[in-house]
Amino acid sequence: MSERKLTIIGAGLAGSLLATLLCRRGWQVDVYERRGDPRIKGYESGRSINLALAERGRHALRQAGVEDEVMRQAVLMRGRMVHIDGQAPMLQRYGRDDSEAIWSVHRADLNLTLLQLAEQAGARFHFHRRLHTVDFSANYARFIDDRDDQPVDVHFDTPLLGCDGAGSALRAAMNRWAPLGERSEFLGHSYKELEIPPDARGDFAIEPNALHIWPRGHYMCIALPNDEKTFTVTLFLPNEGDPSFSTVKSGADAQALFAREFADALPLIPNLVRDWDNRPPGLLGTLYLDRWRLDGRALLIGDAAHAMVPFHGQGMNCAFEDCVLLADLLDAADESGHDVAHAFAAFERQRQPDAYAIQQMALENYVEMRDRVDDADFLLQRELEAKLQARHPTRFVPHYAMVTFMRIPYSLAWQRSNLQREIMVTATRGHASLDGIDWSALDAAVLEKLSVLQDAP
Ligand code: FAD
Ligand code: 8R5
Repeated sequence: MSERKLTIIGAGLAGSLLATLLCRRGWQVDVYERRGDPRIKGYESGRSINLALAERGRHALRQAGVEDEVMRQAVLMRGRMVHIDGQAPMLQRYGRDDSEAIWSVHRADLNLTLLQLAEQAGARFHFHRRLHTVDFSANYARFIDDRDDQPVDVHFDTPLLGCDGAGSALRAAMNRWAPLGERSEFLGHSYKELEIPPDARGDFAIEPNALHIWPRGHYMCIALPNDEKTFTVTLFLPNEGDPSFSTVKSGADAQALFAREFADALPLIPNLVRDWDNRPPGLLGTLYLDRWRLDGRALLIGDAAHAMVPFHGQGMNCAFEDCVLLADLLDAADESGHDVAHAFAAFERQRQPDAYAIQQMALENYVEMRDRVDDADFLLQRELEAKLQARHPTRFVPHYAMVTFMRIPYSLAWQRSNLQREIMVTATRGHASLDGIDWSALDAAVLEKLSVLQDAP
């Protein structure tokens, strides 16, 4: 590589972390971001939106030296708190103990921390620069300053990295140059965000150290804690049918739905009607691309390359993992005398099967969360899963743990989860409890079908 220079489009979660990792390795990095500098006016939306951070994301933050700072403001979520009408909420632990948990973090705070880190590491930020179009023959990128709608043309002589999220403008520009084989699959469900404020004493209104789920079959509500003792509530609902976004239109309709279906949550959400009426529903879908790159000139990562539905809480975690892998591959290519195109190709080859796997597992987890968590079958399998893990800790690792607490490739987690599910379904067929289980046949199946599993170093 002649010059170690790159241009990043988008200073969101992936863009700002990637800028840090690359600057630390001696790359010269320019970052172009649509929004203004959040240190000047704060983030556009004042609402607290939180994200679940898991081991893959934490590992990436550790590589950037910022894990401790982020974790200081994170709220522990040790399991799912399942709310069924007429029953006391039930905690289903995510792991064996609190060392296996996920963490709720503020998107705006996290983004700010990462941005500052990148700047300290030497990245140059250009705010109010919304990528509009790219001329890959003349090496010009056109940006728009949304404050005055003025175009700004920038000549670039570096590869472009698309970290500009699900609606990526770089992706659109690359697609015009050479089709990427893009396909979006909408889920047919959307979501609305609401808020549970602190209670009268200023405390968390419900159990803080859990991810709350109100499963209702074809739809569900969830709530994640924020460190200022609020919860962000998300209602996921189909677009059609009943109830759906076509029958629940106004805030008043939503209030009636909550009174009927989420009676324990309704009194906790005082601004339900106002928030419902003021916020548009969010769309949900999966983005598939055959190609993520234009030779050595441009590469997409994070949501720009593989946006997914949110139900495994892995979008950010996966985007962060992308950043670490790409930084490693760029360095490896450089050290072995290869060019950026080589690193981009290696990234695409290695990462596409993993992105596809987590996209599929995220879709599958919606059904589990909304419909299966209170089902007798499912609870029996969870019990069996824990028993098998205790009997074969190096081979049988529960699905959720492989995705959330380990850093093995997502594609391997998916493959092993499918094998494990087969083993468990066969073993529990016709059983209402674990009493009559044939443990020796089960142990033999585990030894035969599952090799010893080692986590990434
Ligand atoms: P983003 O973080 O979206 O960053 C894109 C950046 O590019 C932004 O700064 C944007 O302003 C900028 N940009 C966009 N267009 C342009 C342009 N034309 N020119 C210049 N800049 C541009 N993931 C989890 O792991 N756990 C969770 O619990 C979780 N919860 C979520 C909750 C919500 C409500 C949503 C919407 C997503 C959630 N996700 C979660 C997914 C996660 O937010 C994304 O996967 C992650 O942000 C992807 O990072 P990114 O950098 O690719 O994109
Ligand atoms: N994203 C999450 C999980 C898995 C929880 C479990 C699920 C909201 C738009 Cl829906 C969802 C999870 O299996 O018990 N971990 O983290 C985050 C989730 O939704 C986020 C908050 C969300 C996009 C709206």
